[in-house]
Amino acid sequence: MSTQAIHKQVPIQDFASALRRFPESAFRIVDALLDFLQDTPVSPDTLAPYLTWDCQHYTRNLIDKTPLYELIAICWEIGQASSVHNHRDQNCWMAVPIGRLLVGNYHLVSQDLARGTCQLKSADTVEMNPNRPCAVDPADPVHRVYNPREFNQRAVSLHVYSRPFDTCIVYSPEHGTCGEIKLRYNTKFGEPANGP
Ligand code: 2CO
Ligand code: FE2
Repeated sequence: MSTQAIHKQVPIQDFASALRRFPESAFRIVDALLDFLQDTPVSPDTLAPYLTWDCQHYTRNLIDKTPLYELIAICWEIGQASSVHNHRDQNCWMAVPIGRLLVGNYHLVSQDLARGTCQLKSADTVEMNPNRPCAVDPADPVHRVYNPREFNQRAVSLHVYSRPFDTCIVYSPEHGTCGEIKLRYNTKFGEPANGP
């Protein structure tokens, strides 16, 4: 018999309301929010207003934002992947209410942003699914997220970033290059996003 607890799914609005009640200090403790994500699975049907799909790129859909955190639903078509990237020294927690995703972690050996060069070593790969959220390791935060073709299904991940950030560094491990990109939302609060 599994020892894994069965948790009742909650609507995304309840999940967001609960997040708003956490004190600032909770967003500095990776395990505190990870326990919350583990104990609070979101019911997929309540995510409908935030799900948009693009065959070219995963979509970023803003659900809630405060000075302390942003909550985003990311929609992944089969085979889509993020670049290898960082989170600008901000903490990140991810849950996957729909489908399954892999997180490939990297160790940043060196980086010279002015020259656009870097050296990375690939590290572990972990699966996220409705029973298994994950947190980015603040000590080794470079990673990519992908929905492998062999999983053969769309996936949706929920990301809590504290604090919000709108740029990140992307890396090419093959070429040893890196550079800054701007992050944009496809939708904000269920409406098409115009501008950043
Ligand atoms: N961090 C990426 C983004 O916000 C998604 S990959 O998972 O962290 O676009
Ligand atoms: Fe990320």
